[in-house]
Amino acid sequence: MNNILLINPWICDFAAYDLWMRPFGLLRIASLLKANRYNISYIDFLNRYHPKIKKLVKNDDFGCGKFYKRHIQKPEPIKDVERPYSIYGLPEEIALKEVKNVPKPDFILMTSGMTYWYPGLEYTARFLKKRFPDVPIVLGGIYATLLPEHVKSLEGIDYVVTGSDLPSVCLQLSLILGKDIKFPECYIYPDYSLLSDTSSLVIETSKGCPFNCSYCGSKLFNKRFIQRNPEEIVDEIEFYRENYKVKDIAFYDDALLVNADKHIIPILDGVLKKGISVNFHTPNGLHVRFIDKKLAKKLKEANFKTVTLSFETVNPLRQRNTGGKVTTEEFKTAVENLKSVGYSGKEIGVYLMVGMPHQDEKEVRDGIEFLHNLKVHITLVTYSLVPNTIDEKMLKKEGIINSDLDPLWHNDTIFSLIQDDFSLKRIKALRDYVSSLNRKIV
Ligand code: B12
Ligand code: SF4
Repeated sequence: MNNILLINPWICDFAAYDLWMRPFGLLRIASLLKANRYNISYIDFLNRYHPKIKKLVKNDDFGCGKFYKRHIQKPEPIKDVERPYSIYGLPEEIALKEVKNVPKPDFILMTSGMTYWYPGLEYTARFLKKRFPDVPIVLGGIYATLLPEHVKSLEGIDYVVTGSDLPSVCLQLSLILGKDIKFPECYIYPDYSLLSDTSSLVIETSKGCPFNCSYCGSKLFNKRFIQRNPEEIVDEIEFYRENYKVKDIAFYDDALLVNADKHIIPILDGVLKKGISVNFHTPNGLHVRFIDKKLAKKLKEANFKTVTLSFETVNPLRQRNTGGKVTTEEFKTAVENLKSVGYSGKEIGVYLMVGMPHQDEKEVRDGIEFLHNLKVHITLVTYSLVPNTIDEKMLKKEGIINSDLDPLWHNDTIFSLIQDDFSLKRIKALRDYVSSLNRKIV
């Protein structure tokens, strides 16, 4: 019982873009299983760097880009949505060749992402079962953790593992595989040697977040906020630079800048001292409260190329009621600090949410005006519902959603349709408006 096949599955969605999307958790499990002498094979159904499709998919300057896709029929619960729906990732014939090339596994371990991507899991599981009908498929990751009961409704998944904490995941896996998995003392790096391209990678310097925003699932993955030792992180970055020639590193942290003096500043000092030259990116929004002059300067020196700030809304009441992670004053100060160390408006990306519960279009437009006046680059983020959050409970209580809402409706592209104020057409108009404003930002 030693052959394990690891799977990063196809995605089904209205839109998908590779913004440093790496199967981080699965690749850590790969390292752990290798250390326990399992034979690992890996198929990345989302691989944009597969030699057969590499030329068809373009990369931006920092290793992000579109996936290969083909249109498919919409699943029943969202069949009336007027937008094309696609499956993203390797074309089937290429995936089939990959599957034929791997040794017969004893177990298949598949990861999962957004809750509304479950059709992609079913597609992938069915596809794998055609070749390996008797091999059990184990599912873990984000969807599996948020909706373990829903997994039972999927065809082809035999076991589910929940949680984000590696030792607990390991314990559950040991029971399923019927063999003890030993857990090393040191931090386990993801096994990036399994990827076709390692020029852009991701890193996680902490787990969890000290805040508890009403729309966010962070606490459902990690109850406590834990930061790793800065020296270890510098070593990890150095390891990736030396072994994988990485050029771009994106942080997956929920709260990268908290305790800056004891965490991100020593990390960046270490990187600078060792002369490690990489570009850093923060696709997950940063907490502006912590961006004082000193930190802004450090981010600039250490080569943070994409600095993305979480603002979400300009409405002070909503800022407070959703968790109080930012105020408008703090936001202004952070932007001033970033500009004072040389960041241009174009380099400062800001997330502004559309379609939050009870939000109207005016609030979004006010936010757009405010941000545009500060001369920063606006990214509209459509609201996605995360199950078991404060928001979900409130929306259920108010009768805006039913308890049997299909997870397909968690999708940020369409969740706003559940509320009256935001049709797809109005959101498109807001996006076009923001694009026209962003073009003026230098
Ligand atoms: C990084 C991140 C992003 C990045 C990269 C996205 C990506 N798709 O990879 C960016 C910034 C682009 C992003 C965007 C969005 N995100 Co996001 N994101 C995250 C974040 C912080 C980490 C996700 C991640 O990959 N973690 C790595 C995980 C898998 O590793 P891990 O937990 O350590 O893994 C352990 C276990 O899961 C397990 N495991 C994992 N796989 C497997 C497999 C097996 C077999 C086993 C046994 C175990 C196992 O073992 C590991 C042991 O350590 C999470 C929040 C969080 N803290 O998790 C939100 C999160 C997933 N995102 C979320 C949302 C809402 C979004 C957006 C919709 C936001 C928006 N409105 O635009 C977009 C969607 C974009 C898209 N289409 O992908 C929600 C989920 C919503 C949902 N309904 O599912 C989350 C949960 C945050 C939240 N708000 O609560 N996101
Ligand atoms: S600050 Fe960010 S990561 Fe933390 S709870 Fe709020 S939204 Fe989630």
